[in-house]
Amino acid sequence: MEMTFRWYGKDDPISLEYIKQIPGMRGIVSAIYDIPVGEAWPLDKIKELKSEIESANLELSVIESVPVHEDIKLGKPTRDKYIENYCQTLRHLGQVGIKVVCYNFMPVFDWTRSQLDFPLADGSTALIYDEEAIAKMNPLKGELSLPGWDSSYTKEDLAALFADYKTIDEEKLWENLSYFINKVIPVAEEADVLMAIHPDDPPWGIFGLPRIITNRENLERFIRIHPSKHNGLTMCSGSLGADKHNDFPEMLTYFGQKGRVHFVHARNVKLVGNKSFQESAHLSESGSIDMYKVIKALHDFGYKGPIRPDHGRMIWGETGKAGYGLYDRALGATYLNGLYEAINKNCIAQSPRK
Ligand code: DNO
Repeated sequence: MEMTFRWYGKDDPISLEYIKQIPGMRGIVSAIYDIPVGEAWPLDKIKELKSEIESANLELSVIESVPVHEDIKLGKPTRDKYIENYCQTLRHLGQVGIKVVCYNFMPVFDWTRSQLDFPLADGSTALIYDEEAIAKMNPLKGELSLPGWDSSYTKEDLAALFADYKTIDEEKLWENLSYFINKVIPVAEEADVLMAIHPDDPPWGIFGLPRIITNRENLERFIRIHPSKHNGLTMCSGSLGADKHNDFPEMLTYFGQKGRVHFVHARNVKLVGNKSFQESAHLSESGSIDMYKVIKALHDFGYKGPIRPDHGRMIWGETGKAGYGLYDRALGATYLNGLYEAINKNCIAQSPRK
């Protein structure tokens, strides 16, 4: 596996030089952030990003994300124009040698939490999702401030979007996703870019909007939309693992053996109720996910692709982008690399000599 780190570009308070100092760090996960959703990314901007990262002796391993315009998810007539722009971005990314693109198909909201600075017992803070708190929020009243979400929507835009989604149930969303996949994957194949859909986070419908990339059965349905290996998955332990019915290491093995896992997000979450969870340190004992089993699964199916420590807590007084500080994610990276080294050496020691 190739250890990578998410970097938000020039505005990220964490420099590439610092990221490079994390032991075993090889690659960067980034994106172009100043192009409106739906427009094609110009080739020179991608080249600029790539060379900036390479001059810090890191590789641009993954683009996360190339966002999907809402009209595509809604299946509006304008979707063809946006899909063509998406394909153009993929061609450009392929041209400069980008291997993996992560994206998601969640209506309106990306990852969602009820609080970004919940104090944990050890004095650190973490992101949490509390079912009751979310149930009380009304996005249409402007009560939301969510990370990772395009807050440039006005209240009116949002009301219009919600109205559009009234006719979109899960089946309709599947139809619109299939339409998108069937147009985009042939281009991804030609450009040799592996597409890796991110699971919905959390993996259930929120605010009355449907979500479908949520569990094993649906991931299976997803990969069947298009038989190409270019139609693959980002396996995110924190997203899928938030549902107690998902056995994440088992799912990882299953889809990994099928050659459909192209990117891994490693994050631990502590389940604290039916649909409530707290993000925790990466260590197995800190949360509900057995990180040893996760890395063992990757090792055993021979995963060679990128992995990144996902959200960290805020520790040691660090301030910054919630979930995306330096310290706890750096601890996560070294822990994951440590697990891998131990598993790998143990396996070599035990293999029969010829
Ligand atoms: C959260 C991330 C997500 C992810 C997108 C992928 O921290 O894992 O925001 O980037 O959902 O499109």
